[in-house]
Amino acid sequence: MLQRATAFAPSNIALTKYWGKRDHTLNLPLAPSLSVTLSDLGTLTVVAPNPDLDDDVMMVDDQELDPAGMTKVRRVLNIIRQRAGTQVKAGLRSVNTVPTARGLASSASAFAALALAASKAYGLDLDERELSILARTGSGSAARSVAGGYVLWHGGTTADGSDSYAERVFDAEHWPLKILVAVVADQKKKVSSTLGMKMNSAGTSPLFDAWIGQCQRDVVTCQKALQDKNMRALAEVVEGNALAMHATMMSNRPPLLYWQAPTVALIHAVQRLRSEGAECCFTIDAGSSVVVLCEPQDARAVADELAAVAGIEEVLQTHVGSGARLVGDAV
Ligand code: 2P0
Repeated sequence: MLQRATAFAPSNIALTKYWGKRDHTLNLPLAPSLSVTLSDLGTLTVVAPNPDLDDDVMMVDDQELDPAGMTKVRRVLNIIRQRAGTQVKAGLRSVNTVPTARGLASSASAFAALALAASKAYGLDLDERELSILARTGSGSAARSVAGGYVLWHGGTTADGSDSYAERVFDAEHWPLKILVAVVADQKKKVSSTLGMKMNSAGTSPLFDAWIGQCQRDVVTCQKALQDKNMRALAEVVEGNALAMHATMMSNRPPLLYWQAPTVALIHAVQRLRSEGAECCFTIDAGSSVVVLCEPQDARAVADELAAVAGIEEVLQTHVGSGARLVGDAV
């Protein structure tokens, strides 16, 4: 049965990163990664199958989605239609609650919301593993936005990606950390993660193979730090992993340098705060903004310190949350 369906999916922040693919079409990673799901920052998407449409059409924040984005959306929709045994196209509408260009990727939440809403709209009843695999074919990091809490994305070994999916390893209540996003004002158009990974995976960084090996070890160390709720251990692996990813990017030829001066100032600020007793650590994605994980009792003081760093536009505050879910129509 075809029906209109709406889903919300949260964004996620990698604690150990996905940066390198073994398959660029299926978004199969060279290593596993671990992430934390954000509570309220994400994407709300409505999918309405419509036999009168000649083609799929999608509005994102009231603008028609660009052709490159539409290609990825169709890839996900076509898998669903094939399984549902229909050719009917759909009208889609999406609203991001992640402020755009604020250092949080919207593709993770966007494709997780699409996978859930579209599978429901076309009458499929998929479990979390199937949804994660479906979301991954739109954008790799979206595999991790289906589940809530602390999430492990298995790299997998099969060529078809059937064993490359994400699942929750600890729920949000296990360690209810606060998450602060220090947004760095950045005028430069950045290289997209998809393109950056392609450039980096092509083998011109002398560090790339070592980086992938480190990721395999860091996932294990990170999961233990999460299990023990040990911020010192978490800081060592999370900060080390992010810095190793950026070292790999920077040592590519041509180099990928995402940092701005305030990025470095934020790194020093977080390390100083921790040396003074604050329970916090940072990570940085393919951009200049810095994300800080923090024990609740330290969040206010840490946020104030981050906001005082020169060149910071704002500090967003959120916490660990639950995964993608169906909601009543709202957009
Ligand atoms: C991550 N990033 O693990 C890493 C850290 C960026 C840096 O996942 O090509 O937008 O769509 O699979 O998912 C961003 O990569 O790339 C990303 P595609 P995606 O969060």
